[in-house]
Amino acid sequence: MTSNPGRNGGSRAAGGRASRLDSRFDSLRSEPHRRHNPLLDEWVLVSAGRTKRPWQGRREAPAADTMPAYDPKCYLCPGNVRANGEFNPEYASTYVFTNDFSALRPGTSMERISDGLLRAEGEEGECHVLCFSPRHNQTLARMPVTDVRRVVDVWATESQDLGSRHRWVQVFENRGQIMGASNPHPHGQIWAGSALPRDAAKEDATQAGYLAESGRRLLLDYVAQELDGPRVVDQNDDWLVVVPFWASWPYETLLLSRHPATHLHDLDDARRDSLAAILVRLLTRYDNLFGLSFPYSMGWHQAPFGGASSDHWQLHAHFLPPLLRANVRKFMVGYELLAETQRDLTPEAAAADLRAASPAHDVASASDLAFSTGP
Ligand code: H2U
Ligand code: ZN
Repeated sequence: MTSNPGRNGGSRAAGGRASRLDSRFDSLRSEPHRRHNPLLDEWVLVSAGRTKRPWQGRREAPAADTMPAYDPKCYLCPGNVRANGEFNPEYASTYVFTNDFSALRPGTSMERISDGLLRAEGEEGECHVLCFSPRHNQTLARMPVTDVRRVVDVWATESQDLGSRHRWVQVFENRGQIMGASNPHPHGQIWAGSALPRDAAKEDATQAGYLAESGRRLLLDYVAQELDGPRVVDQNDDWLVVVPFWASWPYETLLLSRHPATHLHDLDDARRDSLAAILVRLLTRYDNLFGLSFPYSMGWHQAPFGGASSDHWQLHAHFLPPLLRANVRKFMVGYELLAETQRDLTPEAAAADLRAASPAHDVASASDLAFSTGP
């Protein structure tokens, strides 16, 4: 087979399924090796068999969490005042507002600067905050699926609206203090800007290159290669959740649409419902993995807006949780910062752990533990 991903036509994905059983893949369990990330065209070092080393990282101090449904001091709760003096309405489901400390603002008068190696350009955009629920002590994992479906609808309408004015729309959620979330109230953010940011530009180029060579979408071929395999965490008719072969974070997952889709607003009612359902199952598995309200950053990668063609792009979401153990976090330091990402736990072992965790909450109350990053 040549290095051209497409020359074997439709048989490549089937060949991939066969290769999972290929005995050459056995050594991935025990030998240090590098895996290729085709979305970012980067490599990750997998030091399989190293998880038993004696020092297991800094232990994060868990703190008991007894949050009320309404917190008078929370700037996201209904009816409360925000930092800029504005009052939130008495919202009953979701609520979107313009970030009072936006990282991007509409319009820019700054001209492009280029002086030898010194280059800069203005960047304009908008930043919104989205409250998922009026209830301060909720999480996406614990919300009823019908309420999460409403969040999916807002992600779609907000993206379409912001996409009419900006090229890249980044929907994301930082969950938990350890991830820098400023407030436990269930909320996410949406940033929209005119430039393609680093990872968007890489994923755009890799997916476009793959389509040009093979005539197929990179991530639809990846879905075909992973279905029913060792890295699958969950799947339904419309969606697949895997720990990607090239995962960087210990329990990183990729949520992929199994049908062609480029943007959230492409999804019909049935696919939005099945998305809300699999999302809750995934986040619940995360909570149950270590018995705590699992911290993570997650975000959607939709095709750039306003482009000539989105045929290469397949809608997907990344879940990037930092934890390695119940209260041990993975730090991206040293070799990771200076050379390339490294992991000890294999993606296959991480997927097995997540599959073994229940997709339904088995603890009735939010006796879950919140993470304190303090000393
Ligand atoms: P994070 O928890 O992911 O930081 O998101 C909360 C956002 O809410 C944060 O970007 C904004 C912050 O700028 N914010 C307001 O817009 N108004 C406020 O009154 C406080 C926080
Ligand atoms: Zn609140």
